[in-house]
Amino acid sequence: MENPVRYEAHGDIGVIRVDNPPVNATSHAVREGLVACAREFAASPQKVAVIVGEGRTFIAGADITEFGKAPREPHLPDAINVIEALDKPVVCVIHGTALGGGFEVALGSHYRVMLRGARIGLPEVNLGLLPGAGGTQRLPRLIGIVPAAEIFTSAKMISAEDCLALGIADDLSNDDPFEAGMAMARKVLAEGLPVRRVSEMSVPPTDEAALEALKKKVARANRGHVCHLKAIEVAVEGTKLPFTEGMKLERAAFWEMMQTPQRAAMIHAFFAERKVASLPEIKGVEPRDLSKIGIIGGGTMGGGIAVSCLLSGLSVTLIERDAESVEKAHNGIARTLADSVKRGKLGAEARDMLLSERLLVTDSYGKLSDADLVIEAVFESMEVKKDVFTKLDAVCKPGAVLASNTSYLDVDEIAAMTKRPEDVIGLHFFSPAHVMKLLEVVVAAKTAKDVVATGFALAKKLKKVPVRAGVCDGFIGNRILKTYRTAADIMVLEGASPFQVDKALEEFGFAMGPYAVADLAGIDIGYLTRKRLVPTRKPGERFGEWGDVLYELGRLGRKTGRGHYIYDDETPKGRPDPEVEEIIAKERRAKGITPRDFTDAEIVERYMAAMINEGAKVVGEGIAQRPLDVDVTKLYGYGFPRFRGGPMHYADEIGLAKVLATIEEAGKAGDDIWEPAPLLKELVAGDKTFASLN
Ligand code: T1G
Repeated sequence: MENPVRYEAHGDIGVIRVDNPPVNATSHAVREGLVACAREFAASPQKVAVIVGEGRTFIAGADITEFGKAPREPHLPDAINVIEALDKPVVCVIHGTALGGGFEVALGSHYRVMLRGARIGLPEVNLGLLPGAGGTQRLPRLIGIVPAAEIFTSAKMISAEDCLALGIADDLSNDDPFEAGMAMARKVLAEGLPVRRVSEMSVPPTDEAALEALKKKVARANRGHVCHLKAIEVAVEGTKLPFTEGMKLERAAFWEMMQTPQRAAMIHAFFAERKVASLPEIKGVEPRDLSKIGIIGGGTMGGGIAVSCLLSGLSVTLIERDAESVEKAHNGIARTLADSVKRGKLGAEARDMLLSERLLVTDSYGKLSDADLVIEAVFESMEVKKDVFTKLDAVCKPGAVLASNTSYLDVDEIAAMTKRPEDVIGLHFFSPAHVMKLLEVVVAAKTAKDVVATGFALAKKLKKVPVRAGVCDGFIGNRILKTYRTAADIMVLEGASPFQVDKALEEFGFAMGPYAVADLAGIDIGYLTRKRLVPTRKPGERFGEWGDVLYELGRLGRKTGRGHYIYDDETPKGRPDPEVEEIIAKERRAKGITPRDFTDAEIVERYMAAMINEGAKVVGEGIAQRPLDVDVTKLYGYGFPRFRGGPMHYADEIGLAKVLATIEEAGKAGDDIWEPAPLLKELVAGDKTFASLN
């Protein structure tokens, strides 16, 4: 491979070009190149150097693909120290995104110019790490500990304008990167600006109260993660020491984080969310046009999908039953957009334009005649959906993609209602649809390849994370949900408290336990699901029915102020309702069950084993392409803790043999859900991992 870092002489200015597509990551070759070019500059007659990145961005960080492998010298902090130690000025030009090690290279330079639109960030915590090349030691010296800690614990990207205001950037430019760098270098020369090493700067005074407040906020926002508070600790303790000592502290902490399972899990998630969209079946397949979107139904899902499309530059025609529903749907969308304006995510003028020029809400199906893609988001009933698809088949133009937002139902059966099943696909959004990133792209038996490609193209346009799913009841996400929810219900029937189950899973890392989620989604949803499943239930099949009692008592969860928890002024976030324990005890007695105690560990072990087992069945049957597709589905649609990497990654971490043992032990009670997945047994027998299938 050609050397990814090149040195060029331009009169008195030496230019160090970093050219390592796609994002100039500081691979071993780049680190070697940076050191070699710095040394070439030092020995050269050039008086000032410019570090510039080729392509769409400056250095976007260390090369993540090298993590977990044996580290090779020069390490990045050492390469940056070579640059900073130069006794002739070094200018760094930032375009695109200077992230992690890339921003640390900039901090090791003596002057920084940013192109307008460029951003910096220290997102290492998103990988279970902390800045490991000076970020925790140089940035506090430049802007203070608290502002620095806000940057490396939030992983937020900071704009060029804010960087200028903070003193991170010395100047902004509208030129291209090379010209911006040359102009800054000429300024340094003309004004005789000296070498200016950040490592030699002293740390501005720290507002201790603000620091304590930040630690509390970070701990609350990143429950279960180990790297965020570690990064603050290293910055605080390290900057009390001479720079080189502080760097040793940072390095030790960096390697400590590198060994954690959280780091492996979060890097797995980083690459998995990028891999889900790379599908062989759509490689080189041109998607169909995608500018005019039709939506059937203006309820919570239809309205959310409409907002997601409008905010992504698409025009929307939304169909509702009658004039009253048309108005209600329009107002719902207007309210959501107004909320985006209030939160500064959207300008008021832009909002007005979307409502007046891009959105049409009507009760006339005829308005869909030129739609490129139509998404049906009506009530979850096969009969209603079949009626809608019959109408769509009649009014939509040839080549229009007809999609259903069903979350469970058989897309093949829906497609069969049309004369163009090859144009039918499932696009399963998650509520709230303008917020949730996951999109299950459900490929039916006859769905054409370019329709699949169009589903993935829509996901990219809406900035969603798409996962390809096959057709079965509940596809990937909801099918697996049904199983681990049943496992939880059976543990409750056997004696666990639903509140203990929730607490144990929240400590494991879930934002909410299954019963708090049931209250949020609505007890009526669970009730309708149980009713829908009655015809398919086997005799003697165990499942929890106390939800039906709550339903009949009108306790539908948060929306009625009572479900499993009581939600009132005293406890807006909910407190356990002792009556629920009584209702469950009554069900146990009726079913002749003598309750027993469960430990939190056993609850987590069983819950996860059920999720992993069903995940393995879903992969084994080809409903999900790879185990990583299950992981991404659970991470982006079901609040699975990112620092665990997803259920299949977690299974590999704890060992598949152990998971299988838990399943076989739980299976002694005879519940179908504990039938071990053939794929899991196969992998255990072959001493293989789920990762080997990714
Ligand atoms: N290393 C290796 N590959 C990377 C990479 C990286 N840092 N960043 C991106 N890629 C690959 C990615 O997998 C994809 O590959 C392609 O580039 C395009 O990426 C010492 C330890 C820069 C904002 O965390 O956030 O520095 O799928 O699809 O949407 O302190 O990539 O095409 O084969 O995401 O335009 C810190 C991670 C590292 C930044 C561009 N840096 N990257 O987004 O493209 S840790 C990060 C991103 C560190 C030091 C520490 C984004 C992006 P493929 P993409 P994009």
